[in-house]
Amino acid sequence: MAEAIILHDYFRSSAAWRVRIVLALKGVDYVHARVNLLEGAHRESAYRALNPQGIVPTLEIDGLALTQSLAIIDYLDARFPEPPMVPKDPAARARVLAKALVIAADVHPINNLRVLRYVQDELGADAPARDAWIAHWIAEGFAALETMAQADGTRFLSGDAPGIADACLIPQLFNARRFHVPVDEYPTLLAIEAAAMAIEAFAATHPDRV
Ligand SMILES: N[C@@H](CCC(=O)N[C@@H](CS)C(=O)NCC(=O)O)C(=O)O
Repeated sequence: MAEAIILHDYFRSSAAWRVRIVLALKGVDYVHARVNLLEGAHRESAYRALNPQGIVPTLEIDGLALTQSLAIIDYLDARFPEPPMVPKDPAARARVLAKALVIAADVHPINNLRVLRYVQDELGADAPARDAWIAHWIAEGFAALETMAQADGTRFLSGDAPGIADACLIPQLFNARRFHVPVDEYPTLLAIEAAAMAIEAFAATHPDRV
């Protein structure tokens, strides 16, 4: 019997939500292993044995412990090709990956829990300064993405069907609202979000439902 696929995640982790979306879009069954970030479970040695960075998500699959959400999505796309998360055409593929990376490489990493704790505890930022930091980097990334999405004019950020860039965008919009960052000035991103949230794979994996 095949080993169960195990997703180590935390309900509010946007990087983990990316993987939940892709697993759901591909109809892959899995079980959750909850890692409570607020209790520091991700820093315990048992978890670090799976993920040396001590962050979520980690996906146990095929005898592997995969880390980094985009690498996990890439593996899932190779292992379960339908529906594809990135276009085949090289130019479209580069464009979609660029949009995913605006979020995954340039916005999310500087706003995650350990960075915010460092900004507060080591650099002495108070709560308003921390919130200004969060809002600044989200706004910069969303403004660029809005321009890119308008130029592309596709229904989703990844093309005519949802894919890797949408799996990055939708959780980041959730993060923005959580930190009271205004999102009204990004109408194209909001239209994409509405289209995505009408799809069960996005709605059923929302932090409020897992
Ligand atoms: N680049 C990583 C980011 C993962 C990440 O930052 N995860 C956050 C939750 S969204 C985390 O585990 N944070 C724990 C911490 O910062 O202490 C990925 O895409 O998987």
